[in-house]
Amino acid sequence: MPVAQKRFTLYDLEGRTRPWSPHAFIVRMILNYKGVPYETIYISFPDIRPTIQKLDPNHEQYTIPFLVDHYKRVTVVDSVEIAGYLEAQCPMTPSVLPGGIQPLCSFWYKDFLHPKVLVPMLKLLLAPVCNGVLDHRGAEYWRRTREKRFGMRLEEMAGTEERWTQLWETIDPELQRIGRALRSNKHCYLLGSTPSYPDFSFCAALAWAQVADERLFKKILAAHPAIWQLWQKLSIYTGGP
Ligand SMILES: N[C@@H](CCC(=O)N[C@@H](CS)C(=O)NCC(=O)O)C(=O)O
Repeated sequence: MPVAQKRFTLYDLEGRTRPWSPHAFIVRMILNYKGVPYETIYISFPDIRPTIQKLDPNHEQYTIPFLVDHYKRVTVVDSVEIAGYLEAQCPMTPSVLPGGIQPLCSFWYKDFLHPKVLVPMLKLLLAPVCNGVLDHRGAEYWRRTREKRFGMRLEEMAGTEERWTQLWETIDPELQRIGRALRSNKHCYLLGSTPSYPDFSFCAALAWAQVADERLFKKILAAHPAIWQLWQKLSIYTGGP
């Protein structure tokens, strides 16, 4: 590994377009919001497992994002865990887990955001990510693993207008729920008066759509005015090294 100039290194997914990964966008946005200096190393899908095994053989989850803290010589995997780690290590920065909401954020992600929003989005984005976003090795890995998981060619999943619309119609009611929740808070966040993990994780999904499929991105933004409003406030945090 090259000698790091910054305390933190974010491992993100390689692609023809960078950055693009929805889960890495969560951590990127949080690092940017907190103003924590970091650098990024982009790795291809097949390199995730060997890279984590080399950095810390005790880890058993092989996913992007993961964060290396060079001061503490610690590797943290999973966006909720990383958010919690940054809260503890960078206490002078704005909180994204106020009042100790980390356990609740695990529910939010596992029981709502992932199954209700990210999985249907994934079905719409299977082919666009493979054919338009990923690097060559990543695309080969993505096609092999995702075609096995879904039991069909990537292009079949949302390949007709009818299928596309059916999938969209499973996401739209969930977006309305998010929109209503945002609207019910005068600050237009899912919690409190400042953005927190739930807001960033939802906007990270929008950032993914923006890179992978303009049509889906525009439809999500147009689904509810409060979603548009949230994106206006938080999209400034999607960039970075
Ligand atoms: N709960 C995890 C999920 C991370 C995740 O699923 N990442 C995907 C990329 S967006 C991944 O690394 N997949 C590994 C693979 O498909 O082998 C988080 O929030 O960090």
